[in-house]
Amino acid sequence: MKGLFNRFIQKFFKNLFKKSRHIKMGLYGPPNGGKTTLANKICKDWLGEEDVMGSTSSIAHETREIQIKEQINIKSGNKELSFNLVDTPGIATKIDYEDFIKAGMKEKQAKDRAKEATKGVIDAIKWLDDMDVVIVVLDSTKDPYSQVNITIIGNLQARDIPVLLVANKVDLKKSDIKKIKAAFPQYDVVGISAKYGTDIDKFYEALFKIAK
Ligand SMILES: Nc1nc2c(ncn2[C@@H]2O[C@H](COP(=O)(O)OP(=O)(O)OP(=O)(O)O)[C@@H](O)[C@H]2O)c(=O)[nH]1
Ligand SMILES: [Mg+2]
Repeated sequence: MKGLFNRFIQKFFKNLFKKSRHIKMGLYGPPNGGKTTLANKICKDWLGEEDVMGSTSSIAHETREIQIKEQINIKSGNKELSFNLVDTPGIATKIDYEDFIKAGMKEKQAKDRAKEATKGVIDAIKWLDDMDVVIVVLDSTKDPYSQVNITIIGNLQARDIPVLLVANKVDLKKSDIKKIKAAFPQYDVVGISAKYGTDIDKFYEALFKIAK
């Protein structure tokens, strides 16, 4: 009961001061969904800066540290939204350095990557409570009913954090937005290609809707 009361007080003050500071917008999801690609796209569109958020790779766990880009202002008509964008390491339940060796890395590099990736997962989860809005980026060619997706989204729901689901990689043949909508019917889902910019305007419109 005391815990519940404390949470209420915390939330109350968090909301009270929300207006006077920047909202923290977090990009979350499993590795390789396209979080950093989308973060780079947002920075390019609104700051005019190329590839500032970080490097991307077809090998999972490219992002292993939290990255923040402060003060992004996006506009649509007479609406304006300011936020700090937070790119996070992909969350996984199993990180095996042998997968990185199979992808062509040397043993030392693969072991270091696995260690850093594990730390990255812990950091990403730690930061979750700090987010005002979360964009969950999923690869729409993959099965959405994974343990990672269900855990992230369940956590966000329990914490009452506004969520926008991005079904990324719609340029690929296997992409299935409907499947993501069916898996998480309580949330808005927007299908995009972060890499090619497909339907990125729909994404910005959806952001305005959830980040009010
Ligand atoms: N075809 C296609 N590929 C994409 C798209 N978005 C990202 N990718 C590719 O998917 C791979 C992973 O992209 P990242 O942006 O590194 O993914 P991430 O979610 O940041 O991954 P981690 O940092 O490992 O958590 C890269 O090879 C990207 O080029 C897309 O819209 N379409
Ligand atoms: Mg990344």
